[in-house]
Amino acid sequence: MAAGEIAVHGACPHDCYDTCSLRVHVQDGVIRRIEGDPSHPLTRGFLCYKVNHYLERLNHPQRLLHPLRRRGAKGAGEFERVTWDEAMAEIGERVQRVLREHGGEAVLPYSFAGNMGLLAGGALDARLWGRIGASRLERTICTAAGHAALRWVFGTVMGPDPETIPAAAFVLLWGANPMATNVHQIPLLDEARKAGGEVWTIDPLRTETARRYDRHIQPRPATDLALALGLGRELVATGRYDREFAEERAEGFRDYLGLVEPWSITRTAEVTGLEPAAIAELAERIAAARPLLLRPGYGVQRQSDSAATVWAIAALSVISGAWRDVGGGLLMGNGDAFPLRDLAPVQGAARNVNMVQLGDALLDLTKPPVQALFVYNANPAATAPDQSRVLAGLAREDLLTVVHEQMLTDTAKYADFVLPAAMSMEVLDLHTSYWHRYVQLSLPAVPPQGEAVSNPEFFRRLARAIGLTDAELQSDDRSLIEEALTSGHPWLDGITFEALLREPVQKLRLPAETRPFVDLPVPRPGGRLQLAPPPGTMTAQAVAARRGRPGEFDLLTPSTRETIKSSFGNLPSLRRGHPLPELLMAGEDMARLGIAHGTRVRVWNERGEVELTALASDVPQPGSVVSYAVRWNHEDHGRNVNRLTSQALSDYGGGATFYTVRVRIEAAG
Ligand SMILES: Nc1nc2c(c(=O)[nH]1)N[C@H]1C(S)=C(S)[C@@H](COP(=O)(O)OP(=O)(O)OC[C@H]3O[C@@H](n4cnc5c(=O)[nH]c(N)nc54)[C@H](O)[C@@H]3O)O[C@H]1N2
Ligand SMILES: Nc1nc2c(c(=O)[nH]1)N[C@H]1C(S)=C(S)[C@@H](COP(=O)(O)OP(=O)(O)OC[C@H]3O[C@@H](n4cnc5c(=O)[nH]c(N)nc54)[C@H](O)[C@@H]3O)O[C@H]1N2
Ligand code: SF4
Ligand SMILES: [Mo]
Repeated sequence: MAAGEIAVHGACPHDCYDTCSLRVHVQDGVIRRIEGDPSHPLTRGFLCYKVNHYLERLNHPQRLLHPLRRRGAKGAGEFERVTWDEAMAEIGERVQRVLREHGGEAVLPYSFAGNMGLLAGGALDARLWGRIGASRLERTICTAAGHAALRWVFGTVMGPDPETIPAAAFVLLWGANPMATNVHQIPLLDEARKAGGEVWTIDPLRTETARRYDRHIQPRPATDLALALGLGRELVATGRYDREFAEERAEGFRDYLGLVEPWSITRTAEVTGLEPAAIAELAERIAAARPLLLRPGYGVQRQSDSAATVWAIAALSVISGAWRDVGGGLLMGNGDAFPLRDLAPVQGAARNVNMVQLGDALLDLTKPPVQALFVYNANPAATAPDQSRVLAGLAREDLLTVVHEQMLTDTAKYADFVLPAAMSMEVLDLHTSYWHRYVQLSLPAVPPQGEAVSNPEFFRRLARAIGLTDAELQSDDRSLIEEALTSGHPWLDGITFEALLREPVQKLRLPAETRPFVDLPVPRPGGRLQLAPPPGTMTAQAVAARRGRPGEFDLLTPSTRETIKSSFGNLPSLRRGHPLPELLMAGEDMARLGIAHGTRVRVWNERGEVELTALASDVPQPGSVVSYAVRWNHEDHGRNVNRLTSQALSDYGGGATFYTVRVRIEAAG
């Protein structure tokens, strides 16, 4: 370390499985370097491509440092600088008027996981919205369908400890692309292979992950339900399943048998486009290899029948008895493993608004209509589906929109007031993870730049501006963290604020070898797992072979290495290789449509259209196209691929259906 430099512990706040430990190096009050902290056993001192460029984000010329008030038309991004006092006085007065004239439900908070800290997203904000009876946002845009299915089958979202992955003899990555989205899983998978294990990938795209490992099973998009049912039938029909697990530890096995019955290998092959031999070989591995780890990613649950799909994959983990082995089972997430005290228990009744349907909510809701929208930790103008409707809603002159942000995003451009948010390295917070089982304290390395404030500080100011003086809306950061840690649950034993100050990375007191649903009880009524499908799923339509009309393509818009959804999208160094948004296409599809590599194409459907640069690629299979999610709208005529995606919900759990999209394509004139 250079002279006078100190290293402060941080946790990466971004929406990512890994929640890395950071070492933030400060000299003369300025952050000089951000590195991985080697003391974290899973994140191991290295960072990803994006966060290796973090100083560029921290000190970005477009970073918001002062409150702004709109001057031009909504969306134009013309603002004037105001003081915090002016901004909050005006916002407070307008919110009070909305509450008087329309009631609390006319206020809609919209936030997601832009910062996953406890204080950033689940504390004073939730208390304030509860206190005024605001509409309740159903936070469904990412994992809702998959998590609802897991809670249906297991009663919780919890899987094996990722530290046991190296013990697995067979890992099935199913709609997951960890080379881009979960880079700290890669060394664990590599270790499993070094010890003789195999890693297979099921993905309609030939991703970096699919290329890296042993076998790539490449079904048509959104046919995984058929595949999982076909695999289940094969295990049952050949008697290679775990009878005790399926019949005694679970209920619903009879229903399951009836549903898999029609899925012969021949029919499964027809629907998925896979070779029958490949399906049989996969079934063989699932039957025989132990420990068996099913590792579905969130990419498998962004279709219309997502919950049924995740149920059918979860059922494979049950009937195979994969949970019996340390290193086996099913790992989608570990988010429910953290027994923190809820800082804002739900009180009273208020209407729910599904965030996937923000466009409809802003345009169509009545009794009352949405009159005030507060956006933080999210950028829906770029990331929410059916973008034309979202932007039409945001453009409403009678809507008060307040955006608390670090950057002048597409959403911020529509705001009446933009308020500057601090970066995570500038504030205190507590972090868990949706993948591993570590609790971390993230300490402020420097004060916030400019007039930026943390999320909890913003909500303290907002509560006062609305005239609410309740003490619980003014709690300080440290007491909130202390309170969250007082659930009394044994897995948090000894994890106190003081202990975290001394040792900021602490593992839940739950040994990695403890097998969920075997050593731990099943947290469902009756204590058994559930093999019957979630209510309302598995309709005839869900399991029919869904094919597009001639001339239509399946559009997939998954994650990319360079950004986290729209976050990092404004970093020049990450954008250099991709100046314009792209569409990856199979060479034979391009030849058929007369489209040349590197030329612009028009991509459209009934909801909207975008222009993209077509690139010949072996990532998609013929009939599918790919555009990575997501680019900033205002670098491309105010639109991105979410012009094409839909507000339709998944079969159960109210999840998003970003990857059930059909489009047409032609050379741009
Ligand atoms: N670098 C980077 N990291 C990220 C993110 C990012 O944008 N960039 N995003 C973060 C967020 S918000 C999330 S939710 C996670 C998501 O990370 P993952 O769980 O990995 O999920 P996705 O990236 O949505 O999709 C993973 C894979 O699913 C595939 N897929 C799409 N449709 C289907 C299908 O029908 N069947 C199957 N079998 N596979 C399908 C896609 O081709 C893709 O390769 O990653 C987080 N980490
Ligand atoms: N087409 C398509 N669209 C998708 C997806 C897809 O696969 N395809 N994936 C969907 C998924 S999985 C997800 S999770 C969503 C994510 O969508 P969003 O939740 O909108 O996520 P981001 O685009 O990362 O935007 C997060 C914003 O939070 C801001 N932020 C970061 N830290 C803080 C903070 O401390 N305080 C405040 N106030 N703001 C902060 C960042 O600057 C950033 O602008 O996108 C969805 N959209
Ligand atoms: S984005 Fe993910 S991999 Fe990258 S530093 Fe943050 S937590 Fe780690
Ligand atoms: Mo997500």
